[in-house]
Amino acid sequence: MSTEVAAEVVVAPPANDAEEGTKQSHKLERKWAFWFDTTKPKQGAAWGSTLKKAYTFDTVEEFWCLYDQIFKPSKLTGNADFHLFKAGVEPKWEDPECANGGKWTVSGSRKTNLDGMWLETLMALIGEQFDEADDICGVVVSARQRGDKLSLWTRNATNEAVQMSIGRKWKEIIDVTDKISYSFHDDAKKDKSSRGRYSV
Ligand code: MGP
Repeated sequence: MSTEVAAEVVVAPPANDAEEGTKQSHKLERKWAFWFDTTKPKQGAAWGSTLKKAYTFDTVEEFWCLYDQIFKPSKLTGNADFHLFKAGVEPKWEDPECANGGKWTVSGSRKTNLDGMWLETLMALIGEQFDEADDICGVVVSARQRGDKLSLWTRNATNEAVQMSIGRKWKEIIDVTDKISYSFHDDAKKDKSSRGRYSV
């Protein structure tokens, strides 16, 4: 099944307790939303015109259902992204929660380690494993010809101490020892090839 098709699949939420009687659903601390961007914008179309919110959820059961059926990086083809962001936050520089933020980025490969790092990150986010959880916006996995990658978006780029703490914790979670770097969205807006400001 192509990613375009997969991403459009309508996922039935798990049956609720009342219907199932004995089945329990486990509430998450907050609501999250999966997004996808799996088609190239038509020529002249603005960035973001193909970015779509797929599903908002707040239970562990819904998360596993969505993850299993759709949101695995190894299913991505071509230039495409999956996102998990806090509900109410759009995965765009323009969103007020992201506007003064930036991102930590790690390289990976759909053939080897990307599914694992993505899943570890998703579980850490929905499981509220970061001390600075309020400073995190979400995570993006990007399939790219020149190299796949995972980016953790945060809110206050200029708060170096918070970013360093998040970066260190993320490396532990995804079991990465190589240096990773943090770039400001403001720099990326001005210059696509801008360099990172922090590294850990
Ligand atoms: P990218 O997809 O984050 O980088 O941004 P990548 O993967 O290195 O490059 P790609 O060309 O292979 O996709 C690529 C370009 O998309 C940026 O230089 C911007 O022009 C545009 N862009 C990306 N993001 C995340 C945004 C955004 O949030 N808002 C707007 N307006 N443009 C964006």
